[in-house]
Amino acid sequence: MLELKGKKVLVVGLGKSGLAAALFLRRKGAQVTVSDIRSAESLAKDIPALLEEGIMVEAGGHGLLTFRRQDLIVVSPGVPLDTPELVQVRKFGLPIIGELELAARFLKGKILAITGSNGKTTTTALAGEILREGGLPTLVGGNIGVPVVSLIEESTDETWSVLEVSSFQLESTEQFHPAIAVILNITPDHLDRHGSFENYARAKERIFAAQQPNDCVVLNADNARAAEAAVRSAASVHWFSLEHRVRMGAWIQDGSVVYRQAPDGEIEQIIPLNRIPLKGEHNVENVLAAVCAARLAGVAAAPIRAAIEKFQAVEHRLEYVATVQGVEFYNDSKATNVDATAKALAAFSSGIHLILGGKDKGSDYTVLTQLLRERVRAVYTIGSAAAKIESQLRGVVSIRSCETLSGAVDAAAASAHAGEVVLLAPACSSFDQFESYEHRGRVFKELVSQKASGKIWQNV
Ligand code: UMA
Repeated sequence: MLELKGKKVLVVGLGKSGLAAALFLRRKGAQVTVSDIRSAESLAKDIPALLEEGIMVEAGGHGLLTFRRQDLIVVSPGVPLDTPELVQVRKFGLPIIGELELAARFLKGKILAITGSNGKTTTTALAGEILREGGLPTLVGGNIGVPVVSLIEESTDETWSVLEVSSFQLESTEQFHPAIAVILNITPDHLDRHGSFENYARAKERIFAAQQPNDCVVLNADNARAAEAAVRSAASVHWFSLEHRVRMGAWIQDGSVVYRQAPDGEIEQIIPLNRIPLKGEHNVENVLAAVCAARLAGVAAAPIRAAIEKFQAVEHRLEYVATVQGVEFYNDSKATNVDATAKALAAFSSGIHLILGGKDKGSDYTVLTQLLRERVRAVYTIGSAAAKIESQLRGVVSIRSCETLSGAVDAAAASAHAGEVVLLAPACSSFDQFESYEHRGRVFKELVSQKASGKIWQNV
């Protein structure tokens, strides 16, 4: 285990992960400093608690000297590993690990880790519910919004930690070792950070880098890049597929999710498709992955089915908000890349008014062309990506330039007819106009609820 007592440790980034990591390290007896590029004013709410614990804070930028004085550096997921100060100190051999790796060194029990470009939050939440229903002591955390470090204290040797892990977190792992690792899909995302699709895919594959033959990896047989990862895995490979039967894993047969643990094993019926309460085919994929992982963790078919039947859509993932004058509003603010938007569009057959835009991540929006032609009546653009989206999609679909989310909700609500859908599935990150995708989703829901209560109709 990592010895921290008396060690000088720098935590880079004071968001959720950095705050949890700094407090954990301090409790372990380290001399902790936190460095953040944000100003002292914008960090003000956290600084007093840190100072009280004896944690030093460097605000308003990263100082190379601060970095060089350390024995260990812990980076928050959102801090790129090619940040100049990190590049410099790496040359001196200073160990640099991420918050996930730090947590993994101390977390007790077993890990079920889930990654993928899309669906990981829903699958993580669902897998957590299933394991709980199956009677296993379960903790849920990671990219879903709960730093893994904050699970350590509660974990015991019997615990299953169900963790949503992102490419940002996986990039800096060394010993992170899930007993069960799931890759839901790998499609282009975060190309601005990883530089290329292949670098991004290789970061995802780090989920199984430390696995052994008695561990399990669950892969999507229908997603070419996720399936290809099998050749580099040392673990036992299990599959899920919407399209065909698999050797070991979960698939659809006669309108039901079915599962078999071994190639010659019994085919178990888990749940009929019409008992799955989530919208969209992509959510059936998430269910297949969760079923596979839960069976491998030892949960029987009956509690799996019971947990799925009770499961509600996670906030901001194709979340039904309200029906206003016959128009349905859906919040898919978590659709922060083009593939997630495509999946959201596929969940509705036609009549979609789509709000697109935010901060571009180097994406190719023309990928949406066919779905836009088939299903979308108009696109309403917002944020700094608007000009790029408009130039790539000109002539494909009617486009209204709205700049703000409030303008887009107004314009879409005014154009949509009863029976149609207004969908926020922006294909971009939120950071140009919002604090996070959650913030963007909450603002959308607030705008919709104002419409539902009639306030905005009176204003326009
Ligand atoms: N910062 C620096 N230097 C830099 C860059 C950032 O100091 O060079 C500072 C920022 O000023 C800010 C802090 O770092 O104060 C933010 O750190 P962070 O971006 O790591 O954010 P956290 O609040 O710690 O949240 C992170 C994850 N964020 C990202 O990966 C960007 C959260 O995932 C996660 O829920 C949380 O840890 C708990 O594990 C969010 C996310 O957007 C949901 N994830 C991406 C996605 O899902 O696509 C990967």
